[in-house]
Amino acid sequence: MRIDIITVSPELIKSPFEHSIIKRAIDKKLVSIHFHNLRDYAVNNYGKIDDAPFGGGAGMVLMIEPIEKCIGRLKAKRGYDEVIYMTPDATILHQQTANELSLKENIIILCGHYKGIDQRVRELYITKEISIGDYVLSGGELAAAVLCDSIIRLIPGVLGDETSALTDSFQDGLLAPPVYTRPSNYHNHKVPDVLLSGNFKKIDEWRHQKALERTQAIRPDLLKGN
Ligand code: 6GU
Repeated sequence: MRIDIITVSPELIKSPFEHSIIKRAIDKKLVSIHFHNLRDYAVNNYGKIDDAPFGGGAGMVLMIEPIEKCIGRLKAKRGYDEVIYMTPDATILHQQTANELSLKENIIILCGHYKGIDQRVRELYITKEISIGDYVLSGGELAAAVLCDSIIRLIPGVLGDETSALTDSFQDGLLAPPVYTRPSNYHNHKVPDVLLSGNFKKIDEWRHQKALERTQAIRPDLLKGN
């Protein structure tokens, strides 16, 4: 998979890709990430990429021309399955979206900034708009990093234990059950006996029960569809 990220702050978004699971996925060539600084596509020699909104109002709006040039250069080299715009005024990222995107070959992610981008970019070039929640971030970069992490960990071969993504919270529509490790008794705080029993049928039943209880207590909205 190849992900091209268009941003006005490449430095802000690079570091999440330099560690842990995501870094290993890149090292193993299961995914490649390419950063594009929108300023390299500025409309003048002063690096102009934004302007005041027509009709007045606060903040600056990213102009269509630099974005069009950048996307155009990428599309001239290869086909893209999706051109995604990160913005709070969009539908919210869910596991199902991450699952679907993890199957794509090439995607572009455009990070929003300032007061937004010229609406014509959204109409002409964007195929999918994603928010990561009902709160406002200063820009789309952190949201794009979240989206990429959620996608990349699902690519086959990225996680060592092939089953571990399947037991994540949300993959079965439930929150994950509690987990414990050694010691089995820590200052008299004990691990539930069933987990030490070696009876895997009982353990599975216990985990499912705990997942249900946790979901009911913390996120009852997740159970509504079931
Ligand atoms: Cl994708 N961008 C910004 N700027 N804020 C957000 C967001 C995205 N998702 C939630 N808040």
